[in-house]
Amino acid sequence: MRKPIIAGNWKMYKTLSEAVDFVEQVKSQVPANDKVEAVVCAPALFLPTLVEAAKGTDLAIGAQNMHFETEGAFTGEISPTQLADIHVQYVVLGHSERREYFNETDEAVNKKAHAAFAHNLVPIICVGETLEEREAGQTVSKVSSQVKAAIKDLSSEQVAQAVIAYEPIWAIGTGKTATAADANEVCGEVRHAIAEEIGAEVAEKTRIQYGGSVKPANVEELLSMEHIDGALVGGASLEVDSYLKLLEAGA
Ligand code: G2H
Repeated sequence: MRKPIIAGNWKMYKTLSEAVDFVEQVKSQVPANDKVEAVVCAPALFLPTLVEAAKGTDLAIGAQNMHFETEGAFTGEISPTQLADIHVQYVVLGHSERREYFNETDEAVNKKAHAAFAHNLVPIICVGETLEEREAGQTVSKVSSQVKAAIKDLSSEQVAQAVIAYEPIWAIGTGKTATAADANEVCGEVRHAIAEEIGAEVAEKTRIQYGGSVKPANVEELLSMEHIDGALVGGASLEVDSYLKLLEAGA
């Protein structure tokens, strides 16, 4: 049985006081961790404060990006060592916004995945196709190649612990959601790609999230699908009530 994982991706939203308020309100209402893994991936600036605020609760804090080097002359970057040092537990890697606006490549995502595991961080690795690729019938080839590149040379244990988020780019922040059946089909292809890369037994253990305009109104149907083990949620994770509803659907 794969435990559902619901992760908020706050992107570049909220002030520090808004972020702390959110965690203070949510932390006592989070369903037990044996039912659902509840994660909030916040702007880097807020991470130490939020980790402290959520300490001892079932709410976990994640980062939205990191460098793959442990330290060095990389102005403006944050290292896996630094995230681990402040007890961050998860890190989103290869979000389509980072791939598009910050030239993040499959190779960099793979290096970051290795670095995450080297520092006991759970990577949430994002993959997904553009509208043009979908219309050209390239969804499966694009997503499969991203998955295989991201998990290259990871161990079986690591791939089993990794989380893959399938986020069709045309469904991000647009209000358009893939139908649950479509989302499930591609998440199944993600699992198939993992099986081809490292083996079917491992692929059965890896959690696969769907992301792209997930909200309380559609999350239950998405989570009911065979290959969808959770959600990576942007807009609908910003409000306390909405985030709690998403968690309840996962629990
Ligand atoms: C996709 C998602 C969160 P939203 O980027 O990663 O955002 O739920 O706003 O589409």
